[in-house]
Amino acid sequence: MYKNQIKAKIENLRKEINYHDHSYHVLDSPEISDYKYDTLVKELMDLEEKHPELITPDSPTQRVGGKPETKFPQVAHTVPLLSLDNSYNENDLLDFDKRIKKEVGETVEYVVEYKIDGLSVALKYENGSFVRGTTRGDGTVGEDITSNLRTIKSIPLRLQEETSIEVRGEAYIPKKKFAELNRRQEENEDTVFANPRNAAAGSLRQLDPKIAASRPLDISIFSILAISGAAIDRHSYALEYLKKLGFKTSNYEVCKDIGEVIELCNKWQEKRYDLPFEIDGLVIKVNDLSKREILGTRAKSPRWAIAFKFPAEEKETLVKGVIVQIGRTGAVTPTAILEPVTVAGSVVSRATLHNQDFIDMKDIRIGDTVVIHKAGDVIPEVVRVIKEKRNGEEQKYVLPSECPECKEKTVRLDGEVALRCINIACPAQLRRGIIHFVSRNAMNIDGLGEALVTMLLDKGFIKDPGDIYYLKDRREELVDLERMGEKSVENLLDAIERSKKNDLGRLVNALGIKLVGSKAATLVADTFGSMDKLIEASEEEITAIDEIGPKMAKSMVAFFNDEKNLKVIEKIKESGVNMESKKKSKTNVNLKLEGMTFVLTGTLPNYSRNEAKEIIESLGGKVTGSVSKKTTYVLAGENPGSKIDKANELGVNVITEEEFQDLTR
Ligand code: 0OX
Repeated sequence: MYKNQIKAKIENLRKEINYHDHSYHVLDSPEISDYKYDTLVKELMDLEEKHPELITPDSPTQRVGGKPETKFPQVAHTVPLLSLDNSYNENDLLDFDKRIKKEVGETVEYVVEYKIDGLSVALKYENGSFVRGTTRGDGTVGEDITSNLRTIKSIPLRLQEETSIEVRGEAYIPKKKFAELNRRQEENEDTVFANPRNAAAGSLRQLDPKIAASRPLDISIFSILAISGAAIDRHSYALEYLKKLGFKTSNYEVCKDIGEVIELCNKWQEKRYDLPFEIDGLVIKVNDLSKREILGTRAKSPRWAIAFKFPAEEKETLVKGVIVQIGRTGAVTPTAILEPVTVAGSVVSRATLHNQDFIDMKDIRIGDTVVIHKAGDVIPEVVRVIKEKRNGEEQKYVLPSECPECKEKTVRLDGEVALRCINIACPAQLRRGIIHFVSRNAMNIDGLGEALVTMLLDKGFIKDPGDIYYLKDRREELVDLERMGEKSVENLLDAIERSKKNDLGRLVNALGIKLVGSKAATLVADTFGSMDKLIEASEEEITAIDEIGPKMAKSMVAFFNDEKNLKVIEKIKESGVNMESKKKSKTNVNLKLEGMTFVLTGTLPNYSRNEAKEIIESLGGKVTGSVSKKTTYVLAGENPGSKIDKANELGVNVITEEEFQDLTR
């Protein structure tokens, strides 16, 4: 055979194999037997072996590359890979529709796709050949995982047209294949994956492409990121074009209005378990691309699309009892003690019951079997009671009419759902208030943890937050306290002294004014510039600040009108604590955790989850419910859940509370 004939033979074989790959892996309708297919591949391999100079990277024999990688190079995306804003119910969708219509007029067509729970990737083709595949990463920079992506048979190595295009899709492992994979892994005493998403992400992060090749990975392509030459004006046409090029594309439906979208959301919420792959919701996208142009994007997500997230996983368990806790503002919060059960990746043994109305409305009784879920994937909550499982021995629960700490009567204030202990001197409230006062994003007094606060309160060293600044006058008595000593007292007093220099925003936050969090506290402090001016500010002056609403302003004015509060502030001022704002804008705030994402798991010895979350957010970081490749740190306390396995699987750093304290110091 002449060289040209060999070349043509090779080319024909490649075309034939590509055709059958497409039929089998993309269309799911094979036309030839496995034997016939293997014969074609063998023939091509033999020819390529004899003529290695004719091997091209897009040959079907080149799916599994040679050497394992040493690491995945970072790649800056030319087009940012945006993320999605979330919606959870019909109202959110109607709001989304309203926002869209306001910008682009009344007629808006939507495309609805599955939101596949896998790993988001970008694939780049030059003149029809696959040249590079990357992870989404943070949307701006991802990792080059070309050699692993090449192993996915539903990714064409050569397109039907010699076009240059970059596309985006979700790599995933189908549910059944996932079960088989885990069975295999177990047999080989290898890692068993928590869910298909982890398995897909873990497989694509293996340095040896042979491992990825052995995993049943699949892909669904859902958008064109960049294309040269083609004029496409609708997303649905783009999906059709992608299909024509040989991609396995996302299933989609075109809806003429939001009503149709809502119908689909309701339908798939029920039917999602019937699909061969896991979806965590649907994605709703404006179909008309010129309308998308008008709508534009926010920093990280487009205005023309939204994810409809299905409710979190639900599990049944038993309510063994109810306990109450008194919050910083005196709210009496009931918590259900549950028979431990794993929900969405971690063991849940408590669920908030919010207030008496919640308990009554859901008719939750001790001894009931209940359905629980995690709201926003984080907070365990009772969804409903399974009344059919009652045996008559269940007990109704009524919140205590007396505060369990100070025994004063609890009250329900006008317009509030919460029952409160309004005794300003209630030790429980005072204790939580002081703990908040010294916490990291308030006055940030190191070494003054919950246990020491409790001891100082019990022994009468402090009666209000102002007393903290006079502890230095009782140094000797402190040294004599159990578990204290010279060194720790010195450290504590140093930390207290240091906190005097804090900016005003921290102090305003530390005061624990109802409804006023650290962001609002910083804002008012920086706007008014000094405590004196803030104390004199009227409701109108406060609401004039962007982002401060009337309720918050009212709460601030009420706080600063209370003589007892002013006395405490005066005491703090006289000790030499800074009462001025040093910054006039938010820009100087210490945002050392900016861009970092944390996942919390287990019980932290020194912080509640909320406190840890507040610290992270005050330093510019984010807290999410589940571990992903984007997670910077998993903060693990005692009895951590399966999030640790997930972190290890994905190579995410797991840190202890101590390491967290170092990080946030
Ligand atoms: C999915 C999926 C994710 C991406 C940025 C703007 C629209 N997981 O299946 N994202 C998108 O589109 C987003 N579509 C999908 N089908």
